[in-house]
Amino acid sequence: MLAGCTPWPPEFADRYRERGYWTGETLGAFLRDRAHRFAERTALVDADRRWSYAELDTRADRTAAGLARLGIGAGDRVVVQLPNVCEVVEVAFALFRLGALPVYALPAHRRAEISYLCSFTDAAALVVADTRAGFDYRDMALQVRAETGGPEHVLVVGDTGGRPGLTPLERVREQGGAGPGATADPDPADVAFLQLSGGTTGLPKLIPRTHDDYLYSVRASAEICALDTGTVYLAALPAVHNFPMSSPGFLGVFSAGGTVVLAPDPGPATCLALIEEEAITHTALVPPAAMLWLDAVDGGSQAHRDLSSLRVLQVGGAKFAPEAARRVRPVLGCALQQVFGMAEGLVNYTRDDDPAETVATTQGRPASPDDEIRVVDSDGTDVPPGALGELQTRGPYTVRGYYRAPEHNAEAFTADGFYRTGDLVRTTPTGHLVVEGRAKDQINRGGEKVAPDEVEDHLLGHPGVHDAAVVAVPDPFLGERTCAYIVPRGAGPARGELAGFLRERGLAAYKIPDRVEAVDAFPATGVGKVSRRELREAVRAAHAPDAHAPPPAPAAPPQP
Ligand code: OOB
Repeated sequence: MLAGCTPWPPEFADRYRERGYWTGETLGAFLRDRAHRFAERTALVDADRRWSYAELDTRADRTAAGLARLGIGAGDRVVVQLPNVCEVVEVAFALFRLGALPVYALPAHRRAEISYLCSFTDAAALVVADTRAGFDYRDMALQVRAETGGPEHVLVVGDTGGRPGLTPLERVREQGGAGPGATADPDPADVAFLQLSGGTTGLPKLIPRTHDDYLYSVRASAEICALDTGTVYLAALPAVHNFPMSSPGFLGVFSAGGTVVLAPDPGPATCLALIEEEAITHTALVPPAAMLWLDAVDGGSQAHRDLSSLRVLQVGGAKFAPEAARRVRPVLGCALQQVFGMAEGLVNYTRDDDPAETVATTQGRPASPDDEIRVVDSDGTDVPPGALGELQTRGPYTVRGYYRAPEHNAEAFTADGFYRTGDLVRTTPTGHLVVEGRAKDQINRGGEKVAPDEVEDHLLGHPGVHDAAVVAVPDPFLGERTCAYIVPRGAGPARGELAGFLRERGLAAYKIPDRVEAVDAFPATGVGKVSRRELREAVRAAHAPDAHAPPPAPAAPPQP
């Protein structure tokens, strides 16, 4: 297994194989098999292209061969930061075939996150788009390389704009020639890619997912969602996130021979038009985006849309309020499925035969019969059935450790291998989970996860900030927004200035505090040197959000 990763103990691996969960198929072989079975069916659609399964397969081969010519091979890490274009899928499968590992970055990430990912993983290459929504990824990539001294190759999907040091992906593919080219034969039990965690302490952690475990979660999810060759799935969220990738996501659709349509953004104007044009049957959203869709259709600007093809709207990534959940069928005319998942593994779904109230009020139940669930108190003791506690889990597709993070792993996983999710849940008698809150230090901004530590570290870099504590404040639209309490040095910076400062440091926009409040001092938090965590709790208690909080802006829906 890739160095820096924690394998499942052999007795668990044996059990998962015996029960048929881990089948020994690699992601590269998975696509090859689908290309044989569904050759001329449409696999992938974006704004400009429609690729059949056969075409996607051939492109993945050529790109793999071209990447091999650049010297990229088994075990190499490649940071992939692409929007929802067909190449995001092509590049991933090319890398899988080489046994090289995609490290998935979100399109919203900026220089700070990308530099970190490239250096932390010693990436051999970085793959970016040219420009999107007014942002130039090429310039960012070159800055990353200047700052970190790597990665060796920067590949651009689209136009390099003539900048030296950038390689167009198209040329890599052309140089891969026409043959099946260079493909390795990776071990299906080994790591296929690294997925980003939302993060709690400091910098984001990387989650190593194996071919075996990931394909099992994909198959199980596709089965629960009853996908088939008639499925037309709209990837509205960024395709590199675990939800639209595997729950059941585009991989689940490929496993069933359906069609994936990539949306450039999750907004109702874009997506509801695509539902009509492409006869979409399934899609997945975070709660704020779902709320915008409901309002747009319910007497809003998209009321005229014909959504009759839509069968299932999945909502997950953050808690979906029951009142909004109950509007889905009457307004959109389709079924709701709640999805409570995590990039570390465990995914829960409400099922199509669950009573309507179960679908509206729970976050589903585990995908696998071998997902082990524990709900514990702060001492780690099981709480009585139905009581609130922290969710711990282990199973055939939940990782046993983060990549290169032994110290963090000792905290995030129990001695017997359960992942401490940090989510506060209760179980219902039917085994469904209800997410009631969170024990972890993370802010869930409408599905986008923010680690307070990471933002505080950046804030402390400002000369006018003596100390900082970033906390969540409740918000009717996003569920939570971020508020930075700062103890200023002198007059202290205004929010606008701080926001500019953080952007300048290359921090993703969704991590920039929505509010900044200056205080004279932080409340005392017990004795001695205070931990950031204690400080945040004290700040939260002393400055509970009040009626003066600004009303939420009708922002663009966030993308996890
Ligand atoms: C998904 O994955 P991540 O890794 O971005 O975030 C996981 C965390 C969970 O631990 C939980 O705190 C929160 O996001 N969460 C939910 C939720 N779904 C995720 N909280 C309440 N209700 C829900 N339905 O967010 C993710 C991965 C795969 C599928 C769906 C979501």
